[in-house]
Amino acid sequence: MSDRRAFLRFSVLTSAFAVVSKSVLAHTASRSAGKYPVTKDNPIVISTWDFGKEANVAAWEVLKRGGKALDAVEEGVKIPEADPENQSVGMGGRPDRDGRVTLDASIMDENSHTGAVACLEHITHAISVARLVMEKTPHVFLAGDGALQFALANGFKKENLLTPKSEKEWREWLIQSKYQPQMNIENQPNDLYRIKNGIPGDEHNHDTIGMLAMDAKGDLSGACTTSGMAYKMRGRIGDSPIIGAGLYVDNEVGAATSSGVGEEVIRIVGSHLVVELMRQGMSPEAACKAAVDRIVAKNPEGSQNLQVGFLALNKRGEHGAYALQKGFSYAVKDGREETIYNVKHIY
Ligand code: SD4
Repeated sequence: MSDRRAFLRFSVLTSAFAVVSKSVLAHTASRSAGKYPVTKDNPIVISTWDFGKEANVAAWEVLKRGGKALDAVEEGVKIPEADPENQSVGMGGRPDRDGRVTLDASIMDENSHTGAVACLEHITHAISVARLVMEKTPHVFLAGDGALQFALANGFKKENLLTPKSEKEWREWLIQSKYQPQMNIENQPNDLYRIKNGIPGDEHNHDTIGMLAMDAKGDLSGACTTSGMAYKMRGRIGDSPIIGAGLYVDNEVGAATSSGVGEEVIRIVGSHLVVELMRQGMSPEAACKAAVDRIVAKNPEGSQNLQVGFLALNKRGEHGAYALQKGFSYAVKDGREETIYNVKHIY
């Protein structure tokens, strides 16, 4: 009952908002409840960063034929996982400081079933291993050698994920060996430098992919996969495989995911926070902003020099995002639009 009230209030607010300003809408990306009143038969997929666009296309192939959101998000994020040019996800990911590519991934479905892997080496499709953890084990989370052993036992083949390009960059990094994890880097200067100096990003602006989808039945699922911080300490695990931090789905309310410095997201259990705020009636964008505000409140000085972005989708198919810094974006695909949105930010 309280949920229904919350959604009614939300609907009124959103409709009022929709008439305020088209230019505001262009930035906030909230999809008007008035224009899209029916959640069923209106599948949608959204994902972090510009490169989510290609991933969305693969997810859409599943959604448009009436497939499940869970299958869509797995198929979607497998695209950047398999792309050796994408140096933040899967094959070609930047290694840890010891030169090992270690992947983190998580997946969650409409029944709150979830699976995750962390520090997984040698397997491109960490997301598929996470899904198998969900479906074939009594557990939700496997890490390190155990995750690899489980993957190999289930037919995955061992691969070398360190591409010559990523190895070369790592060897260059070794010369100085500053054990300072770098966020969202693309050559030098890194993206944070570019963000802070107002230098626009480009299509190579790579980072974690978090993907959220709603299928034609109105069911929600999400997936998140990454090679994590470049040159991180061996054994470091970020937010992406931690349910509630890098990903959370509640089929009654909505779903959320994150990108950026995982340590900050874990501290506030960010994605779960976003979903719970949507449960209380906040729009996806307002909920994401509140989570970013929480990071600032906990770490006012430090948060000025790092990036975190949250992305959310509610049960009505409305979406929104918010970030600490300029430069975060997300890609949307449904039956009516294929769009990349630039996200509002605090600094
Ligand atoms: C993490 N959020 O491992 C992920 C990915 C990342 O810059 O490092 N992004 O913290």
